[in-house]
Amino acid sequence: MSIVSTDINIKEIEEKVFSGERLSREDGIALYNCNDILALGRLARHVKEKKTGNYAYFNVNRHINLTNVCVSRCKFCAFSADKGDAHAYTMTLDEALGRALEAPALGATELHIVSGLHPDLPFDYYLEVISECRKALPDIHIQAFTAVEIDYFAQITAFSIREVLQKLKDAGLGSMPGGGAEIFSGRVRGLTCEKKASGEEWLEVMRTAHGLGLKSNATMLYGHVETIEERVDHLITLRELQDETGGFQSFIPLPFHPDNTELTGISKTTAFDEIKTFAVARLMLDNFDHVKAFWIMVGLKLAQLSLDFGVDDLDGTVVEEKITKSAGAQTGESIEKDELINLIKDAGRTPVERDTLYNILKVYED
Ligand code: V47
Repeated sequence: MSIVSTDINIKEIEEKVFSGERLSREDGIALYNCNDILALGRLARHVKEKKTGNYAYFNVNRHINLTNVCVSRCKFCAFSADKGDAHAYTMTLDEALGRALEAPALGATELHIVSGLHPDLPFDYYLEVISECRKALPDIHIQAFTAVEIDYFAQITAFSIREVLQKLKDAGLGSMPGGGAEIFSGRVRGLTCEKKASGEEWLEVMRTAHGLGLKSNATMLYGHVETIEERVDHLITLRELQDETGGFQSFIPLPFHPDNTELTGISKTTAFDEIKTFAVARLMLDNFDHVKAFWIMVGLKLAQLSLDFGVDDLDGTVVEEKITKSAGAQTGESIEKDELINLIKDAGRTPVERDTLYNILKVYED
């Protein structure tokens, strides 16, 4: 394999990547400090293609945010509200079910349900949402509740994390989304989200979920007060847990959107940072099968470009999204399947419609 970069550190990293050697913390930091974006892309593409060939996955899903009322009030979040705020809302069971019932007509195979940490809603409400959705839509996959929500459910009940997860699984939970991971560093969590589950607690919930056979995703919210070192440490921590459990399906980097948040004076992430983060994640997370671009957060154009920088999955059709919208994103909230297929084809990749667990539903060959 030819050496593609003139940067001395990157040359060494290239040799490791092409021989399948695991990258170190120092390598991760060097990759972030490298501005030879095409070299990073070529390396990340190599790893992506070894794992998933020319395929670029997408799924058809419907997001539902049950409530924005949240006791955590993370400083980076523009979505959450206090109880009694004019814009606070909480869906009744019927309202949640009504949203879910729209899914089949949209061709959705997945419900993606995440919410605020409501001070009064009992755990039974969440169990009922899941069991009613399961009853009404027996074929749909329910991906719901971040590790932070699961940790909170254990706090508001007398149940252990394992019991909470088992009850949700028995009610119909199929897998878990990757939200709430933010940056694991205690320093960063202290500055941005001190009231919710710590990094260790997030990881413990995922360890338990994976042990119960629930797959999950993982995220990293970046571009706020964290350092490059803290990003790389976050990736390595995920890689270590994945070595242990194998339960993570995909990694989704989430660039911080600052509008309407309490983290003022922070510039928006740049295209370079977002593309680099996709590539670095693909290179560091050698034991993750998939790196996903959430187009709502990075925009459709960058999501398309990311397919050449390590990404193999575009999420998703979505329909209704409040978290990024509240923080000022200008992207739409939904996209037609045909548009996703065209974006993927135009990037020279083969579109593959998948279900939540990455079973292939349809390959769109020319
Ligand atoms: O947990 C909150 C992040 C997450 C902001 O697992 C923000 O497949 C940017 O986790 N700017 C929710 N990000 C979204 C999420 C997700 C999305 C798509 C797919 C999957 C998956 C997971 O959004 C939160 C938090 O980390 N977030 N506020 C903000 N201002």
